[in-house]
Amino acid sequence: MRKRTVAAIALGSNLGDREASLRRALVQLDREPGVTLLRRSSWHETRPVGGPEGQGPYLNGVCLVETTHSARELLALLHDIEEKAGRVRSVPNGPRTLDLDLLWFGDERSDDPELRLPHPRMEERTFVLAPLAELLPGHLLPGCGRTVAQRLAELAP
Ligand code: PH2
Ligand code: MG
Ligand code: MG
Repeated sequence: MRKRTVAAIALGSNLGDREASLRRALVQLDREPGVTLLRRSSWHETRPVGGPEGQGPYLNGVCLVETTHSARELLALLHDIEEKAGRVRSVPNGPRTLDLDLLWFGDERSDDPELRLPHPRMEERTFVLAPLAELLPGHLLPGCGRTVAQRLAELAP
């Protein structure tokens, strides 16, 4: 039997029917053999960070899955789901129908530029930490030695 791993995924959309894209992504994840959706946060409307001026607000969320896939297999699945949602990669941080980012994959660490684990910028991103705090407020962020809730409180204006 293949090992089961719990992974966290950040979801975002700021183009088209944002909620429909996020919901569809969760259905597609859960439908994949070897991937089970465990929990998801509510959707948070957030201001775009970085990227071109004038893009619309994001809808962001986080989900937890259990999977028998490897981290690479899960990443390939996330890319596949993004592509099916009609994602076009034009400008960096530009508007997108769907963005799925792997936040962590069990306790796996990776410095590969294509797949950095745990995600190196999650502790800077309120749009990731706020939904994550609904699911795992006490989770320790490896990059900064604080829990999700502590880090979120630090970043609050
Ligand atoms: N994703 C980005 C860049 N900026 N801003 C918000 N509010 N939400 C995002 O998901 C987001 C962003 C790069 O992936
Ligand atoms: Mg992203
Ligand atoms: Mg991404």
